[in-house]
Amino acid sequence: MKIIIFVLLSTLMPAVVVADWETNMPRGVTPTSIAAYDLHMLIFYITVVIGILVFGVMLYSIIHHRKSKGYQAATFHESTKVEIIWTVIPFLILIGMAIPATKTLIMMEDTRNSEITLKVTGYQWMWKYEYLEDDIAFFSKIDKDSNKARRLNSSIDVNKVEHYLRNVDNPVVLPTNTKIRILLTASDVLHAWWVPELGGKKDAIPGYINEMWIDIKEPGIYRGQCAELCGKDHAFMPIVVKAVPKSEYHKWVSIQKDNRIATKEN
Ligand SMILES: [Cu+2]
Repeated sequence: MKIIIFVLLSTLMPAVVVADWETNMPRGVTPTSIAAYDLHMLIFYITVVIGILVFGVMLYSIIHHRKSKGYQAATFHESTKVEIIWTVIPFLILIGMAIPATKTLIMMEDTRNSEITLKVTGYQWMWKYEYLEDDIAFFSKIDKDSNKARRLNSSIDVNKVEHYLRNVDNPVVLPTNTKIRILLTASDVLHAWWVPELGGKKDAIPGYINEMWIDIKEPGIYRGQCAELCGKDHAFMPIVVKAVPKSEYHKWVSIQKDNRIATKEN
């Protein structure tokens, strides 16, 4: 049956749509995103088992013990035994779920022993990144092509714009295999910094500093966006993280520092 539905759907939809048909959250490339994904799957499977058991018993009873077959309904009421069972079993299930969930949350909040601190500030409608140890700071805005195409009556086909609305002028460059502490705040209204593959989604709140950490295990480009409705251009402040090996990152840092000295001298 499932196969028939899939074949039917795939003939109706263009091939691209089927290829992009991702129903689950990404597993991501950081210890926190992987832990969140694994926890999510564990809880999902527990609920699947509970669902199958509960609906299985229900369906079996409805079909095999129906009135038309001559079955009489049970007459017990206020059974202490049954009440204890249906209290204790869910209680144990919840405790069993709470233990791995608490462990994961504690791990996600532990920003100790980080090597780099990146301060992220949300603005209407862009991000500012500050590398606190290296004294590097810059703004990151939506890229020119997306910005032009998004205008009303721009007559530009957005399907032809590469990474439409998901590209920026200055990506955040970060090293792989490094524990990075991220401090989040905002200068005007609430924003939220969210890159799904790096895990976590934290609010950037004016006058308040939120904390999270990442440790990117695979080099690559990771895209995200503001995840807190922050005004008319909320949809137009994407995030791009470029994760590179440590040696390449140090080169990038020294180039930024040289540029800074050069601009100061001029
Ligand atoms: Cu925002």
